[in-house]
Amino acid sequence: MTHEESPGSQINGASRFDAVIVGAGFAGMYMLHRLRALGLSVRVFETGDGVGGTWYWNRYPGARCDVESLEYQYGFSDDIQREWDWTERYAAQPEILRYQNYVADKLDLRKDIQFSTRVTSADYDARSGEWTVETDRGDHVQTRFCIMATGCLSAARIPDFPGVRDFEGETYHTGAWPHEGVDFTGKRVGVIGTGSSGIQSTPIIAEQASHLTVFQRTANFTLPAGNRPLSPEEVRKSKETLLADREHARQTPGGLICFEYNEALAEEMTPEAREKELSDRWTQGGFAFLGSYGDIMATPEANDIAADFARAQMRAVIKDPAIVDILLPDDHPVGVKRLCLDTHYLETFNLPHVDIVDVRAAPIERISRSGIVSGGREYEVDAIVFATGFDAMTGAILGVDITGRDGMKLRDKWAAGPRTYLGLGSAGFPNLFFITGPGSPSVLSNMIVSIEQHVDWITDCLSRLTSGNIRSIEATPDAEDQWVAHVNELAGETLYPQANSWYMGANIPGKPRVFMPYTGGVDVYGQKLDEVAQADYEGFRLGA
Ligand code: N01
Repeated sequence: MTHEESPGSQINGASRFDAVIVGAGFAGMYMLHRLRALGLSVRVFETGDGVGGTWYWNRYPGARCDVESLEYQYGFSDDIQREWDWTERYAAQPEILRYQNYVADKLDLRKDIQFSTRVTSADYDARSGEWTVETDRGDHVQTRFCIMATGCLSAARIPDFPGVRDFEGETYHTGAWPHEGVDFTGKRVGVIGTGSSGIQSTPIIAEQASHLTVFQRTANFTLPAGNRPLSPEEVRKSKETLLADREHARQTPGGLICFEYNEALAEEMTPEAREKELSDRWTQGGFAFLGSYGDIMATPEANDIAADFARAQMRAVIKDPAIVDILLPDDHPVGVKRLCLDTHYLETFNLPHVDIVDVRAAPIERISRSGIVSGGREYEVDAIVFATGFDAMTGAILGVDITGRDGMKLRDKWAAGPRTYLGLGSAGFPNLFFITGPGSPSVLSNMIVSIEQHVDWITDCLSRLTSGNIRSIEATPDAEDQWVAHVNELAGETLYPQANSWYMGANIPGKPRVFMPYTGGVDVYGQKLDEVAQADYEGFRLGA
């Protein structure tokens, strides 16, 4: 079997399940596997026509993970990791999607997944203690537990530029890329956005396009990923240690072991020692750079040193001084927007047919029938690529109309920002779980480690509830208030809130400005999860 994408299988037409899972990415797939093993009846609803989540949708040219493949894989099964051989240090999207399809085949997951189906609403009925879940295909199912495995970066967003519908050429969003691929050969292309997706796709699109114009609002810190093939020896060795490595990863702040954090503060190091640390880690590639010393994300002066170093490296690659001025970030600390890992991104701007437009200085006014208008000038293009990001962390959850106790809408409750206890549940919404929800480490960590941490916790919880004849679990308002305050306080001790990032909801006009992930680290967070479970779910109310 090749583990290419397989279509969804026929599933039975039952209308009641012990658990409904929304989404069949890494989180939904593992959650299904664990709950089935508990003996629960489970239905997964998935909008796409295959498994994969993020890796199903983000098929843009150059899409590649920014966590090393030997760490960005499931750690729960010795069999799976022994059978699967990764080929590159940072796996490209097709390889990750093949892996997910292999896992779905191996665990026979598809028989419980209903594909091409979007969940539209979930309503809680206090009398029956059940949720009613409805879909855009007319499903109407009852369930005791409802688990949102909807992903943190899955609600793709195109800004509401005037005239966007009038454009007569082709338009694409990186997060909803056509499955058959796109051939830009000989075309004039405009890419809007210079986050990870724009930075990864730009060099590849430039190889095909006759002319490429990149529209940048915020210059981003980017460093060479240092991608390379993995040797058979590396792959073999990793299999011997993966399960122990995963255990080790859970004891780190980022859920990663490919680098260690240097705990010394910047001021405790000599300038030479700092320079060496930064330089070695820049060369190593990946997020190691942000572990160069202990206060890089906490102290402006410490961060400035790293930011200056990064700018010097970036400057050295770009030939045209006018382009240097545009491409070098100078309005936010390094790392507070997601650091980008690239392959020849900056070099692309040395090519004669590639331009950059600074839309901070000259904002995009509108999309015309034939191009993009910025600063009073029309840039004619045949195709526009929107690399404009996502309504992150809350967009996909709130995309479902969720109604809890006493008719309370989650959208209303979260109008001023998401409110959760541990990122797992929200008061007033019994038996509703979020996997890697806002208020958990999620996007600041290796997502697979955080997904497994949540899935394991939820599985254990549901096992104890069902065996103890406990009907419901629900965060208490007090525990939630304290957790939200704690998450905010921790974020306030870092430099993260200083940037207009999607972590802050700042990329969506009108979205509340709240730093959404938990900055305390996977290790500390994991201890808290264990303590809560051991204390009979302290901070949750259990209902008979
Ligand atoms: O989205 P983004 P992304 N006018 O939000 C610009 C993960 N990921 O899809 O910065 C003009 O980062 C916006 O400008 P600004 C990763 O966690 C991982 O690239 O808001 N420009 C920005 O430049 C990543 O962080 C991988 O000023 C507008 C861009 O669009 C996350 O997904 C690969 C605009 C959006 O950048 C999101 O990345 C890809 C407007 N009105 C993604 N609105 C890897 O694993 C937005 N922009 C490597």
